[in-house]
Amino acid sequence: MPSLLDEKVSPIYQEVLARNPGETEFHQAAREVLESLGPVLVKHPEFAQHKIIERICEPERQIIFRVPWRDDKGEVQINRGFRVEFNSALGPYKGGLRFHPSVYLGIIKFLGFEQIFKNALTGLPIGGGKGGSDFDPKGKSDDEVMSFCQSFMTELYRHIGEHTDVPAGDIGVGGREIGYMFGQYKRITNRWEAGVLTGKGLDWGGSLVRTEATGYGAVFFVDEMLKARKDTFEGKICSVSGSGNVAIYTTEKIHQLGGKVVTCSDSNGYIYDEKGIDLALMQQLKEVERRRIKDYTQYRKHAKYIAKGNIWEVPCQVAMPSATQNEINGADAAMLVKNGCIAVGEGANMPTTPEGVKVFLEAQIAYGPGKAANAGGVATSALEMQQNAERNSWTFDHTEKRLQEIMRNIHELCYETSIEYGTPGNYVNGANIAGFIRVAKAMVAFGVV
Ligand code: NDP
Ligand code: 2IT
Repeated sequence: MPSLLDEKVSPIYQEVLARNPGETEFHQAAREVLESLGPVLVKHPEFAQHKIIERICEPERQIIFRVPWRDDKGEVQINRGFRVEFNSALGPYKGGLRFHPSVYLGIIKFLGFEQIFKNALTGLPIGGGKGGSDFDPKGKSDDEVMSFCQSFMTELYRHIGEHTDVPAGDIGVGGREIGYMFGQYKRITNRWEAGVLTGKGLDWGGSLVRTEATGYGAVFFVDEMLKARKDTFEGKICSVSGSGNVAIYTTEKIHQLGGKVVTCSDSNGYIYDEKGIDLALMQQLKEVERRRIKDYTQYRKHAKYIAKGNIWEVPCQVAMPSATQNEINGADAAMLVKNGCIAVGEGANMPTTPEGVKVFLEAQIAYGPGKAANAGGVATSALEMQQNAERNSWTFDHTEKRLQEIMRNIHELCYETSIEYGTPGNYVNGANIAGFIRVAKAMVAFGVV
């Protein structure tokens, strides 16, 4: 790929490659941000003088640990746990935990790196971090998941705290896992410290709207992009990938705004339902019964299940990738554009490859990158922390209004920044630059630390 890296930034990227061998997802995430930063160094020479980019690319702390646990047969299992505390310039490290067999340091670092800028865009006092494990929750009993979570927290507890580092959910980590981890943290520390984890249950310190927040927020962001083009969701055919937390609430909010979602998926295949996804059925299958999405067609006979198919073949006007990284490649992006897609909002983190991003930007469709579009989840986590700090809980309506306001502000900030830096409507540049500047200014203020 031809280099889009500025001559000042290019050596920094080479150094990232050399210092972090084999961490391909981290390289990809770092490169995407660095490609936006050349013009920032021209306007802000102090950032180069203080080596802010070099420092931001190096995590403040990386923790890797053994997680031994016993399965239902009594056999000992061993997984690897991670917490990368990337940047605490703006607040305690904040970011989710991912439990998935593909997890290794490169995945956690890409997620932690993205999280720094995403969290900065929210305008709330949260730094960036991420953690997780190569543990696979699929097919495990509740007892096994509990056993794993307790062991994971038995090491993690010493590194976290409401003013230090505040984990939450991500792929494979939802309310059940947060419950087991909160229980173990409380037991070990003898502290009922609500603010140490977010995504908690509503009866024990959780926030209304946190479950819905990432999906709702992503749809609010796309709605803002559409409004900027004098358009709305009304009547739009939409394609959503995944069938987890983000996909479910993305689908719900699109339906509330008058759009029609016709797809959902898991790692085995996708569903095409031309009448619109039946959300209640999807929630029953996924949230309650933890089944595979293939079973959807048992209850909606007209719907089609395409095993191992490519979901992006389905023509749509709005695409919202909500499963995992690199799920849209260059060819998929070209197919989406050719089939009439006018807006993409990334519920997932880094779901589009660099080739795909290039296609969307060149086609000048409304493209909302993950660190802006999916910031509603972590923003509502920060609202959960606010409620915990004041020992209070807000209503659904109040919290959803705050979320919508935050997403509107993020959209405006990215849009204005894209204009200021000479690439109007390029939300990739807008998000990278605006997020970076907030963190960089704090780091300059703090001196060499
Ligand atoms: P869930 O675990 O609830 O759901 C994940 C979904 O994505 C499942 O349908 C899963 O299918 C699919 N998926 C996961 N990994 C893969 C893979 N390697 N290939 C194909 N499909 C895959 O996770 P979330 O909904 O919470 O997360 C989805 C995305 O959103 C992630 O990128 C996450 O980082 C991002 N995100 C999440 C936030 C949150 O608050 N939860 C906040 C911001 C971003 P299967 O069951 O087959 O694995
Ligand atoms: O990627 C993300 O922003 C998340 N998984 C949510 C993080 C959080 O702390 O709520």
